[in-house]
Amino acid sequence: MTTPQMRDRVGLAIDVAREAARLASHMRADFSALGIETKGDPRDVVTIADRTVEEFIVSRLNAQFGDDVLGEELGRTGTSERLWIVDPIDGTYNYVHDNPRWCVSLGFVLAGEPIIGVICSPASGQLFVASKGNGATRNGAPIRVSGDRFGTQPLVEVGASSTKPITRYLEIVERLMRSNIETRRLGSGALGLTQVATGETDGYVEDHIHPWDVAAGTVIVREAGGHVSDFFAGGVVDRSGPILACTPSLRGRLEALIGTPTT
Ligand code: LIP
Repeated sequence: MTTPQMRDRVGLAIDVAREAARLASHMRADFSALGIETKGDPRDVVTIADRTVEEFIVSRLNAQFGDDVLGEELGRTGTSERLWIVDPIDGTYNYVHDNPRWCVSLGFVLAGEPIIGVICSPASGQLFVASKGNGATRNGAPIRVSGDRFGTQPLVEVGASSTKPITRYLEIVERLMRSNIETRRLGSGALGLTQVATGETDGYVEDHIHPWDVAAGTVIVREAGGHVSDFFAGGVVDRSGPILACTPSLRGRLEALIGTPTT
């Protein structure tokens, strides 16, 4: 893909992410119209807004370049190697509670490799943008992982999927805390990855997460100098599994504690 082609897609993703975030915020204002449903587990919620926002995103991304889209709610539009992987509202459980920790996440994968990531968090007014070889920014300013500043006081977010037994999540939290690693769980994997990229945390781990949660954040963390496990190994883009993202100096310690993620 040429630089202009990648640059044009970054510009499109920024516009679409911003407009999608505005649409989701507008729909949240009428709680009674959200039509909240659960997808099996009571902690796995979906709303009319998720679907409406994804339909908007797909229409815009399809129209401009003819790329295909894989989304959390509507699935995959085609088999092109030029594929957007999107979460219209990541952190839906927070969103329905009017908790500000949710975002729109748009990742672009070319022949199985994530090369563009755009994440828009309207409540915090933060827009994260990254493309392969061009660094990562927050609201236009460069961002970097924490380095080894917190070697003795690491802070790691641990995500938990409703599709896995809670015991695995608790086991990971216990192992980290017994190793003097402080943990958090904030409910949006995409935003969890942006905080690794900005250095606000030193790592994000989750035992079972979906491609639309991590496609954009993977590019943002890597372009901010961080390590991300090979979630899209072999170019497989529609598979869920474990992820480990961190400042490089913490990688060995985390892998020793929770294993090396393999998808
Ligand atoms: C969320 C993920 C997060 C996970 C949550 C939830 P959703 O995605 O981003 O990593 O821990 O349980 O699945 O469902 O809000 O789009």
